[in-house]
Amino acid sequence: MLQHDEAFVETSALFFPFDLFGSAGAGAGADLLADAFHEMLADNKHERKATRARSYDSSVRMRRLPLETLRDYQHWHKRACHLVRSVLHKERFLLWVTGNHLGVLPFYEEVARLGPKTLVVQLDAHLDIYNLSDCTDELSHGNFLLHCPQPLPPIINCGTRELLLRPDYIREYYQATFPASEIAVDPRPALRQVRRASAAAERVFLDIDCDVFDPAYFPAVTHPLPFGLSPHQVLAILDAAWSDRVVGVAFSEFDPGRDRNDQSLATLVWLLEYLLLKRYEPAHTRKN
Ligand SMILES: [Mn+2]
Repeated sequence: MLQHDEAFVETSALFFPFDLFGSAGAGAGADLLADAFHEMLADNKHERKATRARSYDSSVRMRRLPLETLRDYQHWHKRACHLVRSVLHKERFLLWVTGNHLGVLPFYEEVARLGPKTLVVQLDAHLDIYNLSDCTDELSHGNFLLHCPQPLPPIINCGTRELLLRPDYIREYYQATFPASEIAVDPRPALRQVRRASAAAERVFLDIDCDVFDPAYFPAVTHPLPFGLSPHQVLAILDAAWSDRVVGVAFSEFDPGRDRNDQSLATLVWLLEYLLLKRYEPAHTRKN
């Protein structure tokens, strides 16, 4: 094991455009983000003036994991688990950018292996434990947590718009949930609990499903749900969760075919760079 100050210095940004069994089109989102991320890193390299990007640009390695052949799809799950595990094993900070939310299942499975002191702060409009009559029992992007080997890691959801599932059922899978409607009235209980749980955890992972945003701010999702979080509320939650114990962030459900003037793309690229700065810039020089 590396010492803490040596660990998680490098970032592996992995782009895995998986979008079977729901939100077809979100795979193109992972590809587009890979292009934009690559361009951002290339621009940093070409810039001659010292910019804030110098804090992270030599520490970030990106890799695209194409899904092109039948064989790629046959082994998608095993391959993704292997990749996530190898990044965590090497104690690198993990950016896992995938298509639909099901593409985050390997991330949960590998995080679950780290034990109960590892926390997941999930930003998602849905609680992906759907078992209702019109839902498939087969693995899908709406029920993948049911297929994750139990016990799940402790999960705190912020931003759900769930109106059907009963609280006792939800409690079997989630440590806590803070619906967007509660956050709208008073965000303080959610921020307090996220801050407290993150401070007590050994490691923290963030799982950002883009449908957590209100569609007014982020139109590019396959299943937009109204009354979502604003980008400002998302920033406040990320801030509450943040510390140097955050060692991985997943992004999913960006469907660029539904974007408006690249509004959603710009939101994600900004957020990716913001998180890298948060991770790498010395705190005393940071202005946001
Ligand atoms: Mn969702």
